Formats: sequence, structure tokens, C-alpha cells
Amino acid sequence: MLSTKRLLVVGNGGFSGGINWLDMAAGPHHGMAALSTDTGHNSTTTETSWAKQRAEKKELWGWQAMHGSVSLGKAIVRRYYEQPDDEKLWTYYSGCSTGGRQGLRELQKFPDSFDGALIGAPAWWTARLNPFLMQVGLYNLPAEEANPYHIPQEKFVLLADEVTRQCDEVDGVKDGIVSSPEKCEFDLGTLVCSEFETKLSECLTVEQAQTVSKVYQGWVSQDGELLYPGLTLGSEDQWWILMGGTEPSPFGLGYIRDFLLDDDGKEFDWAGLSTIGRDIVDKAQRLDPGRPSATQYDISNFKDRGGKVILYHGLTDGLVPEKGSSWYYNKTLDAFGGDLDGVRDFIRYFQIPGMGHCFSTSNCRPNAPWNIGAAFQPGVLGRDTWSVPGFENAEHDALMALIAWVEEGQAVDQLIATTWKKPTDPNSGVLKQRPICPWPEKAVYDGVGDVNEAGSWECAMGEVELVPELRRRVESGKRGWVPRG
Ligand SMILES: [Ca+2]
Repeated sequence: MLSTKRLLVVGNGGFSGGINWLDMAAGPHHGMAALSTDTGHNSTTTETSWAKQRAEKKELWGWQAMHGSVSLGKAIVRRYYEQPDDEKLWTYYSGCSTGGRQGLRELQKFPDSFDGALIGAPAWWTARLNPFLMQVGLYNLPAEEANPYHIPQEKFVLLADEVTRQCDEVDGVKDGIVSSPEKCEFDLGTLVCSEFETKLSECLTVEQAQTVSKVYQGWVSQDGELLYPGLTLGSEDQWWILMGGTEPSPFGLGYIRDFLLDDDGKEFDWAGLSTIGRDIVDKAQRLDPGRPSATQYDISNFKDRGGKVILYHGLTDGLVPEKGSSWYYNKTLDAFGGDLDGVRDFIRYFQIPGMGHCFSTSNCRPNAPWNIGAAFQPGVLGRDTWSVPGFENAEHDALMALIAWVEEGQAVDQLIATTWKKPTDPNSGVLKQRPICPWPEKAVYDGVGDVNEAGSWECAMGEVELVPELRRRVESGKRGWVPRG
């Protein structure tokens, strides 16, 4: 039977070039055709040499391959399934990390491309985020004992334990999950070695504590401009990604070397660098090589066509800062005059407490509900899984919820995240389920039920936390702010 009226487009990860077969699998299971692009090259997630002095490859990775594939893909699907031109072909997008960026980039510039987009942990501002990822690495380099500022990887656990100890209960429930890191006034001083400390492996030196502060604080220019927000309290279990090596991560170093400075004709000497200079920040901003940055916050054209976005981000993401998604959402609010209810009509932001970058949860802490059937998530459960195994419905699967929102007008008031006794093995049995809520709502425990069951929680309006940039403008009267409901 030839009949499909839906197309699922999936994204990629990092700098990878290749077809994302694992995420495409969700499409046919939902009765949809599915599409993925190789973004114009063939490489792993962390490789960037393919981009060096290849402007056309950068454009393909930045936006062109996605846009061309979506346009052509729609035509092919219509022809293959013999769909009349006047019949709607519902088109959905699902991607995380670079995939999140690709989706935002496409719907900002080409509002006709998608009817709904599921956007995870988006690396949306390539020109700013990627240099920052390098800067985070530089904070902890060189990785030598003689460098007092260097934190050896084994101390990240120490830090994560202390954050959990101080911040867990701030959200109202002591369950090992830091659900409201923004409310925690974390005191790093408790970890600093005293003068008489004998076990230096169990404390931080004053210099190491300074490194930690910089990572949380984020990147601020000399004149006080927020260049990119830092990593969230609770993300320490993933700090090894950006700070565990002997050189900056390829997400930052590769970007600067092969995307940004490729015309310099000499090898970029990062080792002589402790801070990324304003010249690099400005150059990235000016050139945005390949034009991948998704910084057009006014998406009225997409909204006016009935388009919907579910944005989500793991609160313990140690690679792409969660605060960057809050920032993006704030910037969207700003572009729409601070009308929170109006913005929530077409884009909703869900934080997922305890989830790392795109998927899973730290296995050295109490396992947090994380799976909503989103990009990369079925893939880490196995090659034959799709959706949320055992819960293939719109209450648990964010893509199905998105379809119901777009096609039936059922706004997504909550999603129930799931985890298993072994976090990535559904056969081990469900361990916990809990709602995640559209910002600024938070999941609130009813105080009596089983904390591991979703029914014991409900979404309730929390405090509206603005990024400093927007807060300043609201306070100075330059921007209205209308939180209703
Ligand atoms: Ca907690």
C-alpha cells in the first residue's frame, strides 16, 4: 500500500558526515518516510580536516546539505507515494547537538521546511560556542602536575559529589538528582584544601577552584559582555569531554583550526595560548564559516504557518552548556516582546534533570529518568529499538507528542521521561519515570506517592529565571516582560 503523509528528517552529530540510519529508523515505525543527509562529507563526529580550505564543504555542513535534502526529499516522497500536490505532506525534524543546530538553522531561514521540530541540546551558535568549547579546554591546560590550575580528571567526581550534596535537596526532594541547579548557591570553599590537609587527592587547591569557577561562570569578555554561558552545576561527570585531555577538544580546536583559520597557511599554535583572543571571537562572528549559526530568533514566519518546536536539554550536559538553551529561549522571548504565553504557543523548552549530552544519565549517581524517544536515544539502547521501549505513545515519546501538537493542536504540557535499572537496557526493567515540564514550569512532587512514579509529580509554574543580559534590559525598562498564567 502506497501511503504516507508524513516525512521525518533527522540530524547529525558533531562534525560527522554520514547517514544517520539509527535515528531514521523511528520514521518507518511511526509510518513515516525518513530522510538523513551525510552533510556533504564522510567523517567521524570529531574530525574537521575535511573542512580545511574547503568553503563549499563548510556550507554543505553548515546548512546547504540539510536544506537541499529536505527540498528534494519532499519531492521524492510525494512522487514515490503518489501524493497529490494539494495534499499536505507533514514534515517533522528530530536532531540533537549539531542535529539541534541543523533543525533550528533550517526552520529559521526556511520556515516552510518543517511543521514540527524536536530540537535537543542545540549547538546553535557555532561561531561563539565552538571557540568557547576550546576556551573551556584551555582553562584546564596544560595537563601537567606543574600547572597549579590543572584539575586531574579523577577530581571531577569529587566535585560532582559535592554539588550533589549541596544542591540535590534545593529542588525539594532528596533523590540524588539536581533538578534546580539555578537555585543552588554552591559553595566551592568546602572543597578547597585546608592548610593542614594531608589527602590532597580529596580536595581542590585554590588555583584548581579558580578553574572550576571559570567553567561555571562562563565566558565573559573584558568589557563584561556574556560571550557564552558556562556549564551547569551537576554537569561535572561529563567534564572529561572538554577538560580531560592533553589538548583542547576537537569541537573547539578543530573548529578554530580548520573552519576559522584555514587561510592562514600555518598550523594553529594553541599551546602558546591561555585565553582565546578577541580577534578570534570577532573573526568567528564576522565570518561564521559555512554559515551554520542559528541566530535568527524571530521565527514569526515559522510560527505563522502553525509550526511547533519542542526544545529540550539535559541538565547535566557537560559538552554543550544547558544554559545556552535557556539563553536561546530567552532570546526568543526577547524577539517576541517578552510574551511568555505567546511564545509557549509555538516553542516550549524542557529541561531534563540528570540527563547528560543528548542521552543517558550518569551511572555513578542515582539514575535519572532521561529517555523521551528523541535523537540518538533509541540508538544507545540498541540497534533494534525505537521510541521509548514499552511506552510508544505521545505521553512518553516526544516525537509523537510533537505530531499531536502540530496536527491535533494538543499542546505538550508535559512529557514523561523514563529510565531503566540499567540506564540503557530496557530489558532490565523500568526504574523511574517522571514528568519533564515546559519552562519555567518544574516537576513538583506531591509529597506522598512513590517518587519513582510519574503520577506522584506534576508540572507547576516555577520562577522565571532570565539570563543576565535580558534581566538587565527588563530592569532598565528597555524590554517588557509579561509572564502570565
Ligand atoms: Ca533532588
